[in-house]
Amino acid sequence: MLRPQDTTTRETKRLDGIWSFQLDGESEGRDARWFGANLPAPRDMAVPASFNDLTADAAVRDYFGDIWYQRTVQVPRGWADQRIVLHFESATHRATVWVGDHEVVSHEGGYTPFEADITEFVTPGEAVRVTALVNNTLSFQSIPPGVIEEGPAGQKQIYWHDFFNFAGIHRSVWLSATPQARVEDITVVTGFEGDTGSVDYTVEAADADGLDVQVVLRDAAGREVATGTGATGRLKVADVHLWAPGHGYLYDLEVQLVDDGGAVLDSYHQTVGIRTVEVRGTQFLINGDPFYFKGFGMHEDHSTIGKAHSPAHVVQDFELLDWIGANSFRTSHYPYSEDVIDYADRHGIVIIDETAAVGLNMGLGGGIFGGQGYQTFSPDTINDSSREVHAQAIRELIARDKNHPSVVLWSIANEPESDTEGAEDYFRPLFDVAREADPTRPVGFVNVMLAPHGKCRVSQFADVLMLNRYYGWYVNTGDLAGAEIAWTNELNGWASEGKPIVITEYGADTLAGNHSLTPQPWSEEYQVDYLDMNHRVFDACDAVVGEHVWNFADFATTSGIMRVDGNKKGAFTRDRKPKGHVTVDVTAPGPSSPARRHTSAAACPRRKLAWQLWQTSASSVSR
Ligand code: GCB
Repeated sequence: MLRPQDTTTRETKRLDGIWSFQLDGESEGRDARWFGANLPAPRDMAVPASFNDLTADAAVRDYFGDIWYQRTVQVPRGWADQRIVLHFESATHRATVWVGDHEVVSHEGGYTPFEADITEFVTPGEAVRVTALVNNTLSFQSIPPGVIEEGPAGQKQIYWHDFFNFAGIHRSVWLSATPQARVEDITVVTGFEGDTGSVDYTVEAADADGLDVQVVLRDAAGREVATGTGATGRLKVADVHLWAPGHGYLYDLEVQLVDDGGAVLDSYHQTVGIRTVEVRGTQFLINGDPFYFKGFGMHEDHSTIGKAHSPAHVVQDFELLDWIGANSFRTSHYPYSEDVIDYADRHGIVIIDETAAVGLNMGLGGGIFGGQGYQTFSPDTINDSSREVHAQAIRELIARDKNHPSVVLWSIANEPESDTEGAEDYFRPLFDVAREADPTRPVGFVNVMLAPHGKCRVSQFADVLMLNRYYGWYVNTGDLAGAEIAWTNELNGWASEGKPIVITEYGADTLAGNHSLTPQPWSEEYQVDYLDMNHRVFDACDAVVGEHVWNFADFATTSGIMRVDGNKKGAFTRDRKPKGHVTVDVTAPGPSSPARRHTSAAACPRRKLAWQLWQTSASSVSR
């Protein structure tokens, strides 16, 4: 599936704005054919947005079940003879869509796109009603999973992931027009030898009998650098300009369908960053050079809009990544908006791309998320059907993001149970699914502290070891000396595996503005010392090739005794104010400024992301 695009042969119309909206707690709308007329009792709702925080109503915020969205759309009158497609970038966590009275598509999974050919149901120049039945209920057969429990006051949605179950239509909805003969999919794989780059391309076309595929590769200045014909081929690029971390150089591959007379019937543009990714021993190589990940696990999470995509917030978050000296992030814990991945391509930010498989771990329930007493993998809980949904989530993520140079590593799950036979059986085939879908990138999953070195039975399948560890926070709380010893011991065990290790999470909840003379948990001082301790541990271990602080910013979670207005492990507050300690190494990519010095780089030369308490340190920097 290709993203809608305006080209010489294609046109788009974005359907964002105010839609009609109605919760359907009794799930009566489908039988009552709510799609056949105006919703019976609608209120206004923004698209894109999570619906949860837009009303002053607890029943809306915590709602789970069926949710209806509806609007009318004027189909452009110039679209006669075109193939007209309705495209959702996402709907969380599943949706069924009608155009007029016709059901056109259903999709499972809250963070990947889906679309339907609606040509036969619309008339260019006329209006049509579009209705989406979104559902945000989590079950053992959804990714992420959850369960509905009966409580004294009725049903309650339980889930085992540590972020609020925001839902709705989170990204843009499009109408698009393409020619009947059309490019359906493009795959590029890049490489280089010396100064010569290569772009292997494969084009899938539909209704294109008798047409030729022609491709033109242009550099960033628009100069043609290579051409090819045929549905597959290799383009050679002389004096190649590589895509590299901190350097988001992109070529443009125009794919055309051309008839005998040379007329271009369809044209689609695919950005291409020429780079290689390789795991060699304990190194992670990009373009043959060792790469060290420094950055964050992030969230798509903002006040008011929840998990919705917003260009302004994306620009700000990337500015802050640059400001703090990060070169990478993980799309914890679900695929982010395609605009985010495009932005990373253009700005040379490296991505670990993750599926929404988070919370497949009943052992983590204890005290934090509730919902205890279940067995993670069993015929009645996460089972073969769940695995098929998970496999599809992996396939859809890779299909969507396979051409992005910024994406260098797939994470097929975050912190699943991984120390049992059930886990080993569940995950073995999923690694095969990922490798089959993309033989060019390494694959891993994020290991949880409950399955330490020697106990984990899933890391054997991974190319890269990704570890989330909270020594000094969830264990050895407040005891950083003890934490340092325990963490060092465990890490040495992992290092003996001979694979690269990325520390994908380490962090301490920190209430912005909370200070203590001696470092106490929840204070900004403790966050600094906690991070420094971690960095000493990483710097002593050659197999560590990356560190992602948890989290970039504070974020919303379900309420409970472990969270005060959300998770506070951010380097920034939820509204993106820096906590008191943050500064960066001047050697990091991005514009350097005297205000961005820190003093501990000499002690930790390999470490690029650094932390400093600027209010209290004599050598600290002015802001
Ligand atoms: C983790 C999870 C992450 C949580 C974090 C925490 O291990 O992967 O989703 O938010 O811990 O802060 O507890």
